[in-house]
Amino acid sequence: MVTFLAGGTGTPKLLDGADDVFAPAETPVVCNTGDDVELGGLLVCPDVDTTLFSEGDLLDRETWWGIADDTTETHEELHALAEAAGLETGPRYLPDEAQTSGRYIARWRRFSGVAEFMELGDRDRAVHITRTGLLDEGKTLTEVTEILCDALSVDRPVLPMSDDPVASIVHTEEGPMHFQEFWVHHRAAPEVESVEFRGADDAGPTDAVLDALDAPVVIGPSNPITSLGPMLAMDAFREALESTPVVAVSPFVEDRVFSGPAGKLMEATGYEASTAGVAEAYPFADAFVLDSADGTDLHRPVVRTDTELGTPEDGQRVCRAVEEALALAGAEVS
Ligand code: FO1
Repeated sequence: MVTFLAGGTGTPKLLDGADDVFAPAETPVVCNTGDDVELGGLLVCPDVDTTLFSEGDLLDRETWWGIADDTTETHEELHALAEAAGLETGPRYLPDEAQTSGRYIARWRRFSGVAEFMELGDRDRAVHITRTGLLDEGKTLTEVTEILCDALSVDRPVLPMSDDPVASIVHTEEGPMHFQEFWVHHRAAPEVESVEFRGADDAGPTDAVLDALDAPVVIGPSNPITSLGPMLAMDAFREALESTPVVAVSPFVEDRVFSGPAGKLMEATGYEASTAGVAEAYPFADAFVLDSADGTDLHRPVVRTDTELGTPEDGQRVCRAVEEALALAGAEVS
């Protein structure tokens, strides 16, 4: 068994087309839930869903979120209604008291559905309604995700990092805001002062995650701050990584990032925005996969390949390099 850690797109892209290298049933994916929001009463789990939809062959591979060819009728109607009512559009974060008085798992990331600020497709929304309904019936997020795996014919175990709430809050020059407000609404433009993983001190990885972390671990080319940060903010999670072989794929080529706000968030949290900064953020990593054009000297074992991802051929090539790096990290991969 080998366990993969996933944020948004890095790990799903890495595993896309790599079933020959890492058999799905033997390679669980632990997903970040710091990005999750409750929107209009529905729990939306973007990183869990990108993995679910990718593995279930439903994913919109243009955006790497949502379902391919989905319609957006409900989303459009929400905007038409808000406009007709003269209501302000944009994220509508619920009042402070509402942030802790509703569903436990949705703490500190509860937004009104008026003029829905994130686009939810109609089929995508059916997943959120089912997930939220099952949570309200008393199931945990882990149990619900297993049910969704079955429903979407996903063979790879998909594990939310925790059944406790952890909310990624970005502190900016414009004030604190949830990561989705920073990313989707502000397009990561505001200056970042710090990043907080609210709830992490009282949150823990699930038993299923702790079991999965007994195996060698692969960190895909994810954002070390908002994708991995919520996991690493839980003591038991970090400790588990310290006692198992870990391979990380850098999301940078030296100081050039492939996509997303990783560079800006790293600088704001005291890391260099580069492969060297990633290595500093992952002191527990035993080996790295770097791009062939990345000459960073890490003083830890490195395997180099073309790390650009986007096609199944890319995923397969980088997964072969990950396999080599696992051996250098001392992993016994059965
Ligand atoms: N990203 C956007 O840029 N705009 C959106 O409207 C948007 C909606 C959305 C809905 C469901 C979902 O699962 C993901 C969605 N994303 C959207 C992606 C998401 O914001 C991020 O890319 C991830 O959270 C980063 O990992």
